[in-house]
Amino acid sequence: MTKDTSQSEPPVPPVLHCAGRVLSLERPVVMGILNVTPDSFSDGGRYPTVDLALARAEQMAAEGAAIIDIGGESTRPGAAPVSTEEELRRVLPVVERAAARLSAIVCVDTSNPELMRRAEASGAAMINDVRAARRPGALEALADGRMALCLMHMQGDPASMQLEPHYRDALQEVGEFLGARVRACREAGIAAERLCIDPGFGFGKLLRHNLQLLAGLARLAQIGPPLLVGVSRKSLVATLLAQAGAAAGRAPHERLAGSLALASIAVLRGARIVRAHDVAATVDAVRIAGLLAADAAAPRAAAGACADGG
Ligand code: 7PM
Repeated sequence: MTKDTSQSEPPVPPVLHCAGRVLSLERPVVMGILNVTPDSFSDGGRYPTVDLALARAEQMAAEGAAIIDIGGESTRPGAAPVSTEEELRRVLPVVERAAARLSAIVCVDTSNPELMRRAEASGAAMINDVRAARRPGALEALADGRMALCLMHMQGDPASMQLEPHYRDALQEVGEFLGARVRACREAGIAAERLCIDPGFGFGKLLRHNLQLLAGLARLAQIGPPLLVGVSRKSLVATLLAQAGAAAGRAPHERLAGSLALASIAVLRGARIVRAHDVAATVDAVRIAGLLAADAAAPRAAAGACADGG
């Protein structure tokens, strides 16, 4: 999967080109989640107005989010699709004002080519597409612009993905899919420096598949583009805690500590962008994990950073 040098891309430097800006990923960064859907599982109905959504975006930026991910289409298992008109109406006013006010990268969580084009015109610098630019017209919309793009793996579609996930070898198949989508983007004319990849924890995956992907993250990082990981408040966290003997089931808002543990492990295994609801806490966790990950790669550099003996 990763050693076939005749087909794979040369390693790209840890940066992301976002519509004329260069985001350094030398140290891992946090992407804060801003849902502008009425039905999101953990923020449901909390940001009904543009003003409230903008206030939350500002707060996440102040807490250290390098990227704000704004989504108007729920990708929760079993969610109903939303019309283009409704998705544009939810997302664009927030994107416009966030891009004008914040220095953080404004990212739009969408698979819709029309929203991709309109988002860039409104100031967005990145697209997060859980369908990895597979909708007709998506590659063209992205190739016509300069935004960064996150390519995520999902088996099936949100309506049915958790019904019967099946893999021969999850790590192999996710790696092959992401490599193929990177090639499709490159062939469409999207520069390698604009891409990042994401195994899509929980998207058509059972616990054992999620664990295989977490264990093999370093191999996915070798595909080339920087690795983005989203585990924040996911059921994976609650399932692992239950397996590890936690007495009570954890509701989404009770999954922070578990989410930070998984985010830290992901960074130690090469993740460069961590998508999270709880920005301040996640920034601290990935700072430490990032320092130790750099330490593992170049021991002397990180030792210098600890010269005060702490
Ligand atoms: C219900 C279930 C609601 C799951 C929301 C979710 C990712 C993502 C999401 C991810 C990237 C959530 C997910 N997860 N985009 N969008 N990677 N790139 O927990 O893991 O936020 S939606």
